[in-house]
Amino acid sequence: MRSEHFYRTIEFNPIGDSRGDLISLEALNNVPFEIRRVYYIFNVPRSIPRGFHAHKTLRQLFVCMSGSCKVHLDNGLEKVEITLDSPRKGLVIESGVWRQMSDFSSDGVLMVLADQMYDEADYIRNYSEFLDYTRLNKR
Ligand code: T46
Repeated sequence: MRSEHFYRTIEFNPIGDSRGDLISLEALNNVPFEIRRVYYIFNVPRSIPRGFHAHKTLRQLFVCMSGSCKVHLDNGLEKVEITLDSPRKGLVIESGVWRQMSDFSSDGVLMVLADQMYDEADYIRNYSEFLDYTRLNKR
């Protein structure tokens, strides 16, 4: 596991045999929160990025189940780009992080586990507001 303060990547250990591999995701075990919601993003044209927002409180785990995509993260001070290209790799994103997803392969399926139900009030969709928010929260 590699740790950063606003994100971390996790390498999941598959249970494999001659029939193939299986990965189990368990709340408060290899998923560091209670899972309240699961959604997945697919059929994304390679040239079309998504995201461009931060969450005030939401924590999430991304897994690219098929194909690949890039995830760009920004906590207002540091920016990082992570390629997700394996169902063995998880990306935990803490709250207060601006994100963008891009470069989806044609078979790209990004699954997201979230610790809260969908709530538009938790989104910050304006970058200037995001920077003000991070300053107020003393990142
Ligand atoms: C995130 C990235 C990775 C719902 O009705 N329920 C849901 O659970 C979600 C996630 C979205 N929606 C609606 C809201 C919009 O009308 O689906 C539409 C597309 O959502 P959005 O434009 O926010 O999609 P992305 O790909 O920009 O962002 C999504 C998540 O919203 C966000 O939390 O971190 O995926």
